[in-house]
Amino acid sequence: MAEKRVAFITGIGGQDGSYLAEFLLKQGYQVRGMIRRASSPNTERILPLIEQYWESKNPDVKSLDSPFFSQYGDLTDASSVRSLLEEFHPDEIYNLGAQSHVAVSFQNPLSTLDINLMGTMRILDAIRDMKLPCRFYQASSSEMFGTSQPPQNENTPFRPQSPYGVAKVAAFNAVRMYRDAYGIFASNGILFNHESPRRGINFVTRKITMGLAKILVGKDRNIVLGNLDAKRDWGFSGEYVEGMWRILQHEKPDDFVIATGETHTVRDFMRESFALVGLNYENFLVSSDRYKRPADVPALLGDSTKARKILGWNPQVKFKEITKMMIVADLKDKFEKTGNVPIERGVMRDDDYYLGIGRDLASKLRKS
Ligand code: NAP
Ligand code: F7E
Repeated sequence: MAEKRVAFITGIGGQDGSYLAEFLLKQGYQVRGMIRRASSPNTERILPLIEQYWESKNPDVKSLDSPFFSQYGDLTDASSVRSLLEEFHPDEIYNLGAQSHVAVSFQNPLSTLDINLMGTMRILDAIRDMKLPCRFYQASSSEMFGTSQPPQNENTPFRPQSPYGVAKVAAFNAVRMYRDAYGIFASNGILFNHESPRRGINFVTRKITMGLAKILVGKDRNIVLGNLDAKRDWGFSGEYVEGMWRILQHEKPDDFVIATGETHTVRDFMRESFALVGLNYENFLVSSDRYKRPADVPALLGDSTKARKILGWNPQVKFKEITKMMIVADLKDKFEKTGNVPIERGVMRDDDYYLGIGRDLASKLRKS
C-alpha cells in the first residue's frame, strides 16, 4: 500500500490553517501542524480535528501514525522548526504562520519581520541543510503590491506600504532565491484578501459582521472604523486553500496570484452587510482616526488568469456571497448565545431564517 503523504502546516490554528487541514485530510494526507504556546486557547478553529483524532480516543494509534497531529513550535525558534521537520519528514510544507495583521505590524515592526521573514528563512534553510525532498508553499500576500495600480498580477511591481508588506516581499524573494540557488521546490501563492466566518475578529470584514450581530441583540450601538475608501478583492478562505494545494501539485515551482477579480470598498462591505437586515449603515457608523494606518494600500484587484489557466482554480464565492456567509454565521452565533434562537440538536435552519430574525430585530431598533 502506498504511504500516505505528509503535509506540515505552520499557522494551523489560524483561519487558513484550519481550512487547509480539513481539505488535506479529505485528500488523504497525514496532516501535521505547528501550534505556538499561548496562555489562552488558540486552537479553537481546529478543535473539531483535535477532538476527532485525540490520542485518548484512539489509544492504539501512535501520534505519528494519526491522520492529524499538532505539536508546539514557534517560527522565531530555529531549533523548534528543525525538530518538527525531523519529526514529521513532510512531503509538503505550507508556511502560513505569520503576524498577519497589517495595522499591528506598524506597532510591532521588528517581531513582524522576525516571524514573517526570518521564520520563512528558518524553514527554507533547514530544508536546504537537511536536504529534505519536500515541496514548500509560502503564504505571500497582495499587501506586497502596496501602491501599484490595479489590476495586479504576477508581473506587477511590489511597492509595500507597511512593515507587514516589507516582510512579505522579502520572504517572497527568499523563496525565489532558495528555488534558484538550491533547486528547492518552493512556490509563492500571492493571495488577495480572503475571509470566512473563522476570520480573526480584528480584520475589517469580521469586525463589521460581528459588530452588526452585536447591534441587533442590543450589545452595541455602532461600529467604529478607519479608512472606508480602501478597496479590497475579498474571496473565501475555504476556496483559497485549494489554490494553495494546487500550487504545490503543479509540475514545477512557480508563483501564482489567487483572487476573485472583483473589488469593493470597506464602505461597500458595511452597506451590503446592513442592507441584508434592512438597515442603513450610515446610522451605525462612527469614523475614527484610531483605526487609520500611517500608510494604507488604496486599491487591490487581483488578476488570477495564470492560476485559472494553469491550475484550473476558479473561485465561486465573491463579494456578495462572502458577506452573506459571514453575516449569517455571526447572527446565528449571537442569536444562539442570547437565546433569540433555541439551540436544538440536529435542527438545520437555512440562511433566510437567521436573516429573518435579524430583520425583525432591526425593525425594533428602527422604532426605538
Ligand atoms: P491568521 O488567522 O492570523 O493565522 C496566522 C497563524 O500564524 C495563527 O495560527 C498564529 O498563531 C500563527 N503564528 C503567528 N505567529 C507565529 C509564530 N511566531 N510561530 C508560529 N505560528 C505563528 O492568518 P490567516 O488569515 O489564516 O493567514 C494565513 C497566512 O496567509 C498568513 O501568513 C498571512 O500573512 C497570509 N495571508 C493572509 C491573507 C488573508 O486575507 N487572510 C491574504 C494573503 C496572505 P496564534 O493563533 O497563536 O496567533
Ligand atoms: O483591512 C481598512 C484598513 O485589516 C482592510 C490580512 O489578511 O489582507 C489582510 O490585510 C482595509 C484596510 O485587511 C478598519 O485600513 C478601516 O484598508 O481587514 P484588514 P488588510 O489590511 O487588507 C492582506 C492581503 C493580508 O495579507 C493580511 O494578512 O480596511 N479598515 N477600518 C480597517 N481595518 C481594520 N482591520 N479595522 C478597522 O477598524
